[in-house]
Amino acid sequence: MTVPELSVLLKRLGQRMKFRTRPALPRPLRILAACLLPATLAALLASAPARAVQYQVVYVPVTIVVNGKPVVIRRPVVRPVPPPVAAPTITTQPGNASVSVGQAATFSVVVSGTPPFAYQWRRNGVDIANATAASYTTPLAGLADSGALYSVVVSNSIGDVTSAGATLTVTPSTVTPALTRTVVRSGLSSPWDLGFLPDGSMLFTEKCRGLSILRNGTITRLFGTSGSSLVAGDLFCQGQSGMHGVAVDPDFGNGNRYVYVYMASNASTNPRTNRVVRLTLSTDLLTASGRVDIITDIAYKDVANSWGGAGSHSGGRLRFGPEGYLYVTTGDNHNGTLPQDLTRMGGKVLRVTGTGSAAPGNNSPGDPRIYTYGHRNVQGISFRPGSGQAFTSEHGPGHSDEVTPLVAGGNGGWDPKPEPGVSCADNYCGYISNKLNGTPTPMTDTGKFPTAMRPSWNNNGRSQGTGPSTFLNGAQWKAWDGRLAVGVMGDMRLDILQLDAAGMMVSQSTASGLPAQRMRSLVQGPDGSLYVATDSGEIWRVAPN
Ligand SMILES: [Ca+2]
Repeated sequence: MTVPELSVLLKRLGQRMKFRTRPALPRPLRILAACLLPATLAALLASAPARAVQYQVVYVPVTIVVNGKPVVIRRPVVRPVPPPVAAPTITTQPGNASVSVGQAATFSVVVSGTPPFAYQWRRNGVDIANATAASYTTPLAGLADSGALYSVVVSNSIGDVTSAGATLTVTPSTVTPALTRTVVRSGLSSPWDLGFLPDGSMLFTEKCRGLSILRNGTITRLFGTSGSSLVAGDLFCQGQSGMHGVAVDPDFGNGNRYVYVYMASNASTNPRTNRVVRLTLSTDLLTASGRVDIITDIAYKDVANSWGGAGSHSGGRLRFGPEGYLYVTTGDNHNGTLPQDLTRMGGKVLRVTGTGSAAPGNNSPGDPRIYTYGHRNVQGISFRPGSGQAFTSEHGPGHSDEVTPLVAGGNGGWDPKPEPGVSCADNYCGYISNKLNGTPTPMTDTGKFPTAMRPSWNNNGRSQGTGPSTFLNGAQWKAWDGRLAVGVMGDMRLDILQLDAAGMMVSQSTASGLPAQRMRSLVQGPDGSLYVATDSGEIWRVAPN
């Protein structure tokens, strides 16, 4: 009821008062009762501007004395109607959005109910920090953001409601990024791998020296030969082997301070082995301690044979997958039976916990640490943004470098032992033929292993020293977002592979603007740039722009 309506009602109330008492009141008392209308009435009527305010009349029992006897009358009282209160209701749901790589999307919601409202946007059900308005604009989108579901929880003092989900679709960019190369460090001794701590400090290994950290422009030697904060007396350097991969524990920033390296060790002999060693870094990041050898039995080529020197084909890349387990790549040691031998740790990709135990889900047909087998010498492993699937890169034997999407328990199809009736020096046919018909030993023998994992790419059947690889991830990579960067060491180039949904190659291009160098390690840094370690002793930052 509005103020004018209230005026009319109150006149009627004054009349009805005559009939509301029993016995009927004498006239002076009628006047008295009329005066019992609330004193605030005048104030209410005077508050004409408050037209949005609704009023109601309620009757309050009041006892008055008539002729010495109490009489109850019902006194009308005018009160403002309390405003309606209601939990939020979504009247316009956030809509799906489609953008290209490098663009942002905005989602918004419209609600009714009693304000004020609080908003909390979510991505795939997880709260987004500082996304607390009726609209939310995403960061610049990359392909890995495609399919993300955005929703918002709207609440007020009464309750809350969650919106429907809106899907973000990200389409590829067509713009090839230009590259700006900066030499971060030079003069290193065969840098083999790189890793980054949560604060941005860079770890790197040098094959014959060990593990160091580059922080605020200063290099500190953490673990390895003499001069390191923790000396590894068992580390040795021979042929292709020495200190290889480095990986930072996903929980380093949560306080465990673990890093892992892959190294040739003479702690056990006859044969010596490659090991995965866990270290704990000090809080000032200047020293390593607490060495624990979490894998001690990775095959090492202890003795030269007809096909190469000791230390050949040692594998050695370490990477944590997005699910938090450590992948370890190993090599075939120029040993014919090793890749398909499910009890020996060479020619494999292992997948383990931070203590070296088998990770769940390996689906191994043999040693439970084995994730895949039948590999030659995996030097690159990376995880596809979005799916998280592991892809390896391998150097072929005079033919067929390979990039392979891995499946748990899969066979890479490399089996360089001689087939019946075939003879190969040292029983290794990797560089010739293991078959009576004389065809080259295939990198993926689908005749012998029909279910072998198929490679995405075989470098057009060539062998050019394919080594490290890493997926490029993020809007800054434009058309290369989600593509696999592969270092082809022999041909000294960086290839960019576009893969289809199944992981098979769609197109191959070569990055331009980089000097011809043997790229030994490729890692995308926390700044989104690609970091490259080269056999010439340099570490580069390669920024897209
Ligand atoms: Ca293969």
